[in-house]
Amino acid sequence: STFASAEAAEQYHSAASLEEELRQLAEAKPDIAQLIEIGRSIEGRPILALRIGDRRGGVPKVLFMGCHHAREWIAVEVPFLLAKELVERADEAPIAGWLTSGEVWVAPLVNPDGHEHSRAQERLWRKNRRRNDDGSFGVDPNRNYGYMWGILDVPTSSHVPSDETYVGPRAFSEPETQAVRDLIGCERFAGVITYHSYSQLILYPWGYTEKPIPDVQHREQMVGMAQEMQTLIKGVHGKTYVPQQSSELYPTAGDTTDWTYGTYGIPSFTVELRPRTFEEGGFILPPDQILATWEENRPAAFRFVEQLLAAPV
Ligand code: PAY
Ligand code: ZN
Repeated sequence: STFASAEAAEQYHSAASLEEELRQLAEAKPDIAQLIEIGRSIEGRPILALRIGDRRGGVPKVLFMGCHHAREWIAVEVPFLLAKELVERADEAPIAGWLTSGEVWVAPLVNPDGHEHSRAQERLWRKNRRRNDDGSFGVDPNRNYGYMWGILDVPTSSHVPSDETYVGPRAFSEPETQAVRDLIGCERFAGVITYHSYSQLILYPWGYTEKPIPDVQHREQMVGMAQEMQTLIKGVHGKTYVPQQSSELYPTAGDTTDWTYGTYGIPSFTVELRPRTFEEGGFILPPDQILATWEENRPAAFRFVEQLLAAPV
């Protein structure tokens, strides 16, 4: 019931409780949902994706990811609640139609080690839990992807291991980014959304340069989709999520969406969830806002699925 899911949404997940709930979803509807281990973290935790579709079509596919960054707890919950709703309402229109035309893949917790460290030890931990050569910990998974990897050396994309945005020793040095690389290499996604927090932004490539992507059609498509997401999000609880090119926030090389777009031409977005500012709590979003954050992102996520999985007429 609505009440039950509202209750459930009032708590943030641990890696273990997330795994348990994803497993329950897959077990409840094995015909449309399968839990897949796409890789293992440095500390050996499974990196999980729920594949949702009735397997009659198989393609196209879209991918939603969450929590590359340990402290961005809400970025687990939004893709999890998306997966939950798609599975629980798989027989209802319009979801049933989408799941026949294609597949939705959801990987809510890409960085389980970092997330557990944030829950248990250091709330504001960002990176994974790699032990670096200088004794410091952590590579930034959102700087470790292999498109234009490492070309910048700035505070927001650093080659210093102890820095918050350490790019790692080489592209895809980390098992967490390898898992995503291998999944995307196999499955040919038509669209990717990766959830982060905070700032209420809808970011599209590039991050590595202020130049716009050269393909004008692709650029117009992504800008148009981002603007539509903004409108849909605002329509729910009145919150403004601003569309912009990633590099307008700050320069980043080796982020997820530069790689998915740059390598495969996949329309790709980084959605920065609530809140808007540091003063509103920054990474510490009260759990009583989990449900509202999902509610406002639902129509944009659904529109993305509908648009990219629409059966050719
Ligand atoms: O892909 O260029 C991108 C997004 C940039 C994000 C990043 O630094 O990876 C933006 C930050 C994030 O979600 O990690 C924003 C937050 C507020 C931060 O830590 O600066
Ligand atoms: Zn982030």
